[in-house]
Amino acid sequence: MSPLTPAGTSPTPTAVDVVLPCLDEVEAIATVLSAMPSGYRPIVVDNGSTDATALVAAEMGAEVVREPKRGFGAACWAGLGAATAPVVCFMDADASFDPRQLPRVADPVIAGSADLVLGARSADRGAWPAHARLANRFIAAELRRRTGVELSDLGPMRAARTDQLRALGLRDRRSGWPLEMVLAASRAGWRITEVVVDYRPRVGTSKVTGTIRGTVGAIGDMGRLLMPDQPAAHRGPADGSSPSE
Ligand SMILES: Nc1nc2c(ncn2[C@@H]2O[C@H](COP(=O)(O)OP(=O)(O)O)[C@@H](O)[C@H]2O)c(=O)[nH]1
Ligand SMILES: [Mg+2]
Repeated sequence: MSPLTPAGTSPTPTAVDVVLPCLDEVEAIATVLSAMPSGYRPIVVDNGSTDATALVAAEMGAEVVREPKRGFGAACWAGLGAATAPVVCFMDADASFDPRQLPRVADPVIAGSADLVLGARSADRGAWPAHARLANRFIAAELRRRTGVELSDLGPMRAARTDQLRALGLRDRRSGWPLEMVLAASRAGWRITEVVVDYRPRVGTSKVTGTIRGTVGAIGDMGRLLMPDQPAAHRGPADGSSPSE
């Protein structure tokens, strides 16, 4: 695949969109947006927040997309729909990642040397509940076995080409989205790599791994994707009607 910018030149200012799925992230969103590197355009997807996340984001000049249907995947899908740059990144909006490290995942995609880059989390003490770390290790091993790619983490900070990612037609609208993306990309023959990114304790309240409901939901969503008959479940048009949250 040809690079998105000629060799030796830096990316154009609008080369990268950054989708930030948000469910009540008012405590973190200002910190996240203020650390966005130049040339990276934030798309805040407000997933039915009852706090002032959307207001703060709009005041800071971010594009705000509203997706009332709950679910991590629903929010990411809506953000992908709003992306206009050739490369799109995804990142939790809870200040657990440093936006200044976005070029680590985006650069190989911009350069045309990878199709999907995952940020493998190098976690600070306390950033990850023990059960989440364990579950993630299991999923990463399963991914290595299925895809043959040496992945150590199903990192939610990631980058891909916008048009290519849309064409994958991902169906999951809940917690299975990050896993479905890697499995589908692998089936499509994408070059998948990972780079190390820092992972700090989040600001505000966790919606997934820090809650029993979120953890059980994530295990269910990912477990379904790893079922032996999963490829069949992916046939047919993506109608976006998967259940929410
Ligand atoms: N679980 C969940 N997260 C959502 C939803 N919509 C947006 N998000 C955002 O998705 C990101 C990941 O959720 P988070 O609570 O950080 O999960 P954790 O990293 O496992 O603790 C955060 O930025 C959330 O605000 C949703 O409907 N469910
Ligand atoms: Mg998080």
